[in-house]
Amino acid sequence: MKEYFKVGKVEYEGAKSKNPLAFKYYNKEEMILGKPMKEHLKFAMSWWHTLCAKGSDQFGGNTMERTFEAKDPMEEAYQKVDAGFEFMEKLGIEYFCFHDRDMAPEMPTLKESNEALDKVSDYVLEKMKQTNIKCLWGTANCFNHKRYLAGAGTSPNADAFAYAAAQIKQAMDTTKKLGGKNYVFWGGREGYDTLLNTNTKMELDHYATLLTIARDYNKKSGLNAQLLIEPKPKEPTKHQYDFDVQTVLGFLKTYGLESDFKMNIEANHATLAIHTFQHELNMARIHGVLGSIDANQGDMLLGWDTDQFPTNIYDATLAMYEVLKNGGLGAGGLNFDAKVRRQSFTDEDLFLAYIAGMDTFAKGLRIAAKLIEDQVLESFIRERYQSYETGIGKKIEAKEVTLEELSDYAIKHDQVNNTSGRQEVLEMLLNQYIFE
Ligand code: XLS
Ligand code: CA
Ligand code: CA
Repeated sequence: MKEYFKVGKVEYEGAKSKNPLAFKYYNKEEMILGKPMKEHLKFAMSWWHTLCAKGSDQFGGNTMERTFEAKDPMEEAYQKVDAGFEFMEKLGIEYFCFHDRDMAPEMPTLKESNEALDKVSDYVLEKMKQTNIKCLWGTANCFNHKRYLAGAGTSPNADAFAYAAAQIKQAMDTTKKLGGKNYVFWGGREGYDTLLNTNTKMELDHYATLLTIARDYNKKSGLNAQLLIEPKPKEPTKHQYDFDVQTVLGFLKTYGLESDFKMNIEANHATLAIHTFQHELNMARIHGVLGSIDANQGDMLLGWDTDQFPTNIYDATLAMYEVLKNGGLGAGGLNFDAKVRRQSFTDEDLFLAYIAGMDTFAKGLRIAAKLIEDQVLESFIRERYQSYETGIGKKIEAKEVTLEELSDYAIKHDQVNNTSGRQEVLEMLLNQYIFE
């Protein structure tokens, strides 16, 4: 069998190791809070960024060799399967995520595209049987092709809507074949650029219809995956309908879909919405819809979706804190929806990027576990809300109050004494845990 990457198997060597091609913090069998690290951190390879992205941007073409020396798109697709499995095995990554169109090419007709995906995914299945590698989630790319220039489920063109439905059906069938436990809907071009040409009510209704029939097919087809919506506030359209967790929750409630969908939270999308990654994870968690994570990061000085590998330990710690508070991610995992920079064009760069991301989350998990064990934030927060444990607070908490009653109470207790929020000391404490 041909070897695609001239990098050997990556092993754990510990924090003191100077070997860049080794894990310093990710020790997959090590037990953290009673569970091996690899179960807390179900890392996944993104098929698109890892095997398809070639470093191009708006100003220049490819900088990377990722065609795997193939003569035609189908041969290329098969080679990507071999290369992808080699890559995951060398890094000890046990999951992958895919779009229909990055696993197999788009052909001249939809029927042929479906057949191409059937063939390549058969081969993926074969490779899965030979290894311990599983599918975390599948999705359909309903945003690249020009038929989707005005969206898919929200397109003014009913034929584009139907085409998207067909692609979703096929992608769901493929996810079922590959045993995927999740299926993702990222809104792609589901949004708009100007109200001068847009019927927003109709578009939102249609989008809900598409999600409703996909939900029905999830049951009917026996896929029974956890369905995930991935919020993103902008890019490609100016106004994306799935802006952030709370917007999506409102949308799902409006259309009676709130018990059918959870969320896939991406760090870079959170920051594009002017939220922290932790905010989005927290909102999803407290509403019981934290399903899975796209682990990446944006560049705070660039206003777009740069999809960089996550190396920010502060964010990773607070992300893993939310995950642990959630009791884990259940069927979900941590997908590296991240790409190496245009200038990082070697094979080795791809390995180094994954190692950096995996180690950052592994270290984040270790710190978050310690924080929770010591109840650092919990005990402070509990104390901060103490006024709701007795007296009038207890009644408010139990929803046993009226405006009149509270008015009488406040007239008698109109000197409100606050206590310090102590943000700085908490940040200092958090740093101490990170530095240790
Ligand atoms: C794009 C999204 C996309 C989804 C899957 O910004 O992150 O890659 O994760 O379609
Ligand atoms: Ca994503
Ligand atoms: Ca992104």
